[in-house]
Amino acid sequence: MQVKEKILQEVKPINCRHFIDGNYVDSINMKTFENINPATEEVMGRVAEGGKEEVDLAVAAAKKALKGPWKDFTTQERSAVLRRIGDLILERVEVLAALEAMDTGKPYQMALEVDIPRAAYNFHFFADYLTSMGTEAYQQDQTALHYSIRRPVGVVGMINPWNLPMLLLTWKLAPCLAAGNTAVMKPAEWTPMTATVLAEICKDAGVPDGVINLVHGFGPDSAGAAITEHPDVDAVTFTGETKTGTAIMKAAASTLKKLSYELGGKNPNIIFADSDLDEVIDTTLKSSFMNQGEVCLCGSRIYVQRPVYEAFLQKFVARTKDLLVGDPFVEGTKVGAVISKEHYDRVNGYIALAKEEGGTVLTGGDRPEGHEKGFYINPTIITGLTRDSRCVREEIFGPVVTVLPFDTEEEVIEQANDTHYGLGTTIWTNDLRRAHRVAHQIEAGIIWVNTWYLRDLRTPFGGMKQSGIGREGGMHSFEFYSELSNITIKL
Ligand code: NAD
Ligand code: 6OD
Repeated sequence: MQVKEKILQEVKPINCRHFIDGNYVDSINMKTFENINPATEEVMGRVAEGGKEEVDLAVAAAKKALKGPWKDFTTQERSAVLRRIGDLILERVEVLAALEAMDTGKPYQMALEVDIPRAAYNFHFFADYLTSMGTEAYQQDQTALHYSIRRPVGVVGMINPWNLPMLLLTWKLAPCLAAGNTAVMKPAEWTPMTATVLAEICKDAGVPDGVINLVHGFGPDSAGAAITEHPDVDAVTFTGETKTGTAIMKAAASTLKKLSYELGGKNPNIIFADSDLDEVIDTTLKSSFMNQGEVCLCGSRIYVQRPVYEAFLQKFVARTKDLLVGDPFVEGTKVGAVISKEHYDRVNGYIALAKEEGGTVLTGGDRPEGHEKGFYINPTIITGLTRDSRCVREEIFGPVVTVLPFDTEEEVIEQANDTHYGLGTTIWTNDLRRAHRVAHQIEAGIIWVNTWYLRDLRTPFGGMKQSGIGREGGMHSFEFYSELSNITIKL
């Protein structure tokens, strides 16, 4: 086993402080909490614990900055700042990837190849997008000319999850800055490190003081709640669990904030008998177990058409057993540790429940050998459950999939849609008409045919039903991060 020693010698975990009005600061009461490495269970550092007071300071700074030099940045200047942020992220890609792997437990290689480059691309994409934007205009005969202008929404609160911390934070921050807003960000309490470094990167790239602010802390009754309740926060963009979305909506109601939600999912992966099984399995390994299954888009409900059900299972189980599970910094690791002890217990609770519900664990359901420490769970494949079992219906958000056979197209569409979630779906078929026909009937915001997690940042991204509100990506991000005013000139 080859360990990436060099990177571990060069990059040490950091203590995390808030970033308010251009400076790193402690909490007013100096309170901190532990930052635990999920792969070792060791305390690697301390994090400033923010609350209402720190959020008040951050929001005041963000509100002041709306009227500062930032508002006079030309489109080209804003675009250049975004581009520089992306460049600086890439210059520090190895450091950021190492910190992300230490915080989350994900394989370092994944952070290096996916999370951090995509974070940089979020800025590069919106830097370009910004410069090509036009406006709506309508000529009403000889009577009037109508045109619309876009303005920033104001102070945007950003509440983030722990699974793809930097990728998802920058997916919000880049369009937020592109549209001229200011931001108060709260990373998840489990994953504070890359956001802390990002604050410095933004400053180095020329973002004026107060435009971006970062407050660490917890959600309920803490920093998260303070953002959602603050009267001077104009909009909140939230990515996380559906039930947290409900709490935030209630809190934000009294000040009627604009909300954007990317929430949970229980995504079907539908495999028709006419598909190319080897291709299906290569991608299904990723859609099931990438990032320890802690991706909102993971296809955790796998439906396989009966003629290929046994063949699929045989190959899928064999390939899953070959995945290297363990230390995120070992060469070739494909599955790291899940985020926390609490989450480890929760995922294992679902595996135990599956057995009680009559399921058969074909592989996984245990820890990898030789790992006494760390929140590791072997990739787990479960069969024999009915569509009503909780493991088939509830989001587990770990390296656990259920596999069910189906016979007809109608039956699988009905089962796929039988959920209050509606985030993503993958359909595998080589029948062109069927691909379109099924895709049109699936209730999800993101539908992939013969692929998974293939992204183009211009496309609308988000969920329907209880998986989200609104869409982000390209113009859809600008719809959220800007306000339109229509101007009518009587001719
Ligand atoms: P979570 O909802 O527990 O926490 C997300 C964030 O919300 C954290 O920063 C947390 O501190 C904060 N928070 C919690 N309660 C709050 C409250 N009452 N008020 C304000 N803030 C509060 O989610 P998580 O466990 O970090 O992430 C996993 C979940 O996120 C899964 O359900 C997953 O599907 C979902 N997710 C969805 C997407 C998507 O794009 N749809 C992307 C990533 C994750
Ligand atoms: O790729 C993206 O833009 C995105 N928002 C991914 C979300 C993944 C959820 O875990």
